[in-house]
Order: sequence, then C-alpha cells, then structure tokens
Amino acid sequence: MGHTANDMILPNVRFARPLHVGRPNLGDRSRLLCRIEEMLDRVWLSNDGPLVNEFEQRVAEIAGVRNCVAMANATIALEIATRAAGITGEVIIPAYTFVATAHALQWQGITPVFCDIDPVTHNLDPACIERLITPKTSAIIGVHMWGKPCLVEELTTIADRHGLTLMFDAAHGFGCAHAGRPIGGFGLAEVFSFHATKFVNCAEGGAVVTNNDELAAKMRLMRNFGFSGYDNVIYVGTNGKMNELSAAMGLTSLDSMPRIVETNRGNYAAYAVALRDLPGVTLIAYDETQSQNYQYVVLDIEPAQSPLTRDQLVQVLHAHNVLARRYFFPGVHRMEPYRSYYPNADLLLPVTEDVVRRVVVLPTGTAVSPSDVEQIGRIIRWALDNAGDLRKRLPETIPPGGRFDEGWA
Ligand code: T4K
Repeated sequence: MGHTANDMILPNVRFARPLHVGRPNLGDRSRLLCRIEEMLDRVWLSNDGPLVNEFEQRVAEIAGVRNCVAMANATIALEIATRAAGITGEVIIPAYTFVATAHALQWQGITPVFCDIDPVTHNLDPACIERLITPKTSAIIGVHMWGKPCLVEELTTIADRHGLTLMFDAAHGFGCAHAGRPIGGFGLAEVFSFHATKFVNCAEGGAVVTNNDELAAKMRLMRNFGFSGYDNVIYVGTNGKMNELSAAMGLTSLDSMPRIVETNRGNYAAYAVALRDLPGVTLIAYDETQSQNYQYVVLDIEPAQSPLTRDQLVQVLHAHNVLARRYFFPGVHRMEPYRSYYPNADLLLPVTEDVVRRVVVLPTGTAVSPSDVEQIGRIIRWALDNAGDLRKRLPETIPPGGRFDEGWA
C-alpha cells in the first residue's frame, strides 16, 4: 500500500492554524488607537512628528546612547548610516545574514566582501576578517545574529589597527546586552529593525543609534532629502523618514516590551524542555547573564547525528502547520547579484556553507504558547523516532525557493 501525506503526520497533533516565525506581537490595541486618534487630532502624520520624537527618545534610552534617528526601515537606515559615515570601496560583512545587510551597500555602489563566521556564535570570525582587508576596505559591519553580540572587542581592535570604521547591523539586537552594556552603543553606529517580525515593531521601521552627534545630525538631514530648513538642501538625501503611524505602533510595542520578552523567554524555556536529549538537535543557547530578547528560537541540526536532515525536519514541521524557517539559507553569497559576481565565494566560506544547511528557526512570540511549544517538541521527537520511514518519503534537501510540501502527496 502506498504512503499518503497523512502517514507523515502525527495523528491529532497538526496545528489547525499556521504557526509562523515572525508573527507580529501586538501591543495594547486601545492604547494604539488612542495614539492614532491624537495623531489625527494634531493633523501631523510624518516629518519629525511628536510620536517619532518620543519613539527616538525611548529607543535611545533603552540602547544607552545619546542619539536615535528613526527611519522607515532598517535597510534604509543601513544605507543612510553607511553613507553618512563616508563608507566607500569595500566593506567586510558576514555572508551569513539577511540579504539586506549586503543590499544596503551594493545599492550604493559599495562592494560587500563576504566573511566567514564562527560555527558556535554565528557571528563574524575575526581571524577571517584580517585576511579580507585590502587597500579598498573602509569598514567592517558586524551583525549581532539572533541578538547574540559580535566579538565587539576583537572587532574594535582590528578596525582600529587598520583605520576602518566599525558599525553593527543590530536588526536582531534591540533589548540585548554585551558585557553589561546594551547593544546600540558599540562601534560608530548600530542599526535596529522594527519590522513587523521583530519582537518590538512599528509594522515597518528602523533606527540608527550612535553617540556621535555629528553623524546623527547628518543622518537627520539625509533621511529628509538633505533639507536644512525650508528651501535649503545641503546634502544629497533620500526619504528615509519614519511616519507617525509607525511610531504609534512602535511606542505601543515598547509599552509591551517586558511582557513580550517574558513570553519569548517562557517559550524558549519550554523549547529547552521539549527538545531535551534529541539526537543531533541542539537549541542555540543565549547568555543568561546578559539581557536578551529571545526573539529567535534557533535549532542546530548536526548532520552526522540527526536521523533526519534539516530540510526533512522542516518538511515534517510544515506538514504539521509549523512554518519553521531556514534562516539564512542559502547564504547571501549564493543570492543575486553576489552569486554571479563571486561564483566561487563558497570556497572561502566553509563555516557559512555548513551553518546554512544546519539551522532552523522555530515559531515563538505572543502568538505561541508553551503548550504549542510542547506540541512542536512532540512532533520533532516523533519525526526523529520515525526517521526510517520518513527518510524514504522526503527529499534530503529543498532548493532555495522550493516548496516544503512537494515531497508529500
Ligand atoms: N539586517 C538583518 C540581520 C535582518 O534580519 C533584517 C530583517 C534587516 C537587516 C532589514 O530590516 P528591515 O529593513 O526589514 O527593517 C523577515 C523580515 O521581513 C525581515 O525584516 C527580517 N530581517 C527577516 C529576518 O525576516 P522574510 O522575508 O522572512 O519575511 P516574511 O515576509 O516571510 O515574514 C515572516 C513570517 O511572518 C511570515 O511567514 C508570516 C509572518 N508575518 C509577517 C508579516 C510581515 C505575519 O504574520 N504578519 C505580518 O505582518 O523576512
């Protein structure tokens, strides 16, 4: 008798609703609507409005910095920050990141140079950075992957030794700390994302934080077409402004920040219990002595020990309506235009090549309860226990853009 999709599903455990990675956390609806009412009464919708100003102050305070410049999203924030900092030529970034880190540079004619990562922290490997520095290198941009801080001190030493600018893509790092200091104050500037999928969100939003007042002033001009007062343009600028609706959303989200972190932390602890002692499956650890946002629940699937491949496990999860994500497969160096520009980049990126095949990110946030997590744990345990059967049905790998349900039917 042939298999059916149902043979691959643990009875009564498929979720009735899809569980997403990055389902937005919604704050207090009435507080949000009240802010929007006030905004409408003021008839002030964008351009440095009071809600944006308040959002900037609160973000700067949490990040422990003097300046926060709110932007429309983190991608444009990265573009403006690098441009305002005078970065040109080549910039060293990890290949293991969301594509925006590279695109923000390429968009401006700056060349992203892909650096390998540490297999445990998933952050830039300082030893690799040194090998990539050329006379054209002007900066290093570290990414605090999953909110886990880069080796800030090592990167600072390298940047100082070579006269390079150091900045951080802290899209994942809001509310996290390193050595007792909040992420936000390291390097020349750091960039947060407040996209809908982030634990604190503005629907769309981002910000550059910095202790450099001059840089902050320049970025304020650049995000508003370079206008310095009426009719007076003093830089080439763009439109990177955050609007008041987004700031209302962001402020309401900030009000709920402690509750969201607590929920994430509870889910993370529930995952640690649910996934205990599984062969080849490790939950990526956070430094519990430092402030964390726990917005990403990340599993490492060790190919030599797990009876299923990472992609087979993702297929099983999707069949149960758990829409786990392969962040950041296949690596930015394997996406266009970088794939065409550097067809052999993979040879220099052995750790990245390995990690992009091992990592899977699971749903968390306020849309997920500890009992959901327990259920997800049961699905994974069942899948590994029944790996012999499942392996016969499921392709070992799914290409980029491929659908996870193709192996079922
Ligand atoms: N640097 C790094 C290291 C980043 O991770 C990011 C963004 C950036 C820079 C750039 O930041 P922004 O310019 O976006 O501010 C998502 C997010 O779109 C992206 O912001 C984020 N990183 C990345 C890690 O994840 P996708 O393409 O995976 O998103 P998407 O649209 O598939 O959304 C994920 C899931 O969330 C969906 O399956 C459903 C759910 N969802 C999403 C939205 C927007 C909802 O339920 N409701 C929603 O409103 O990139």
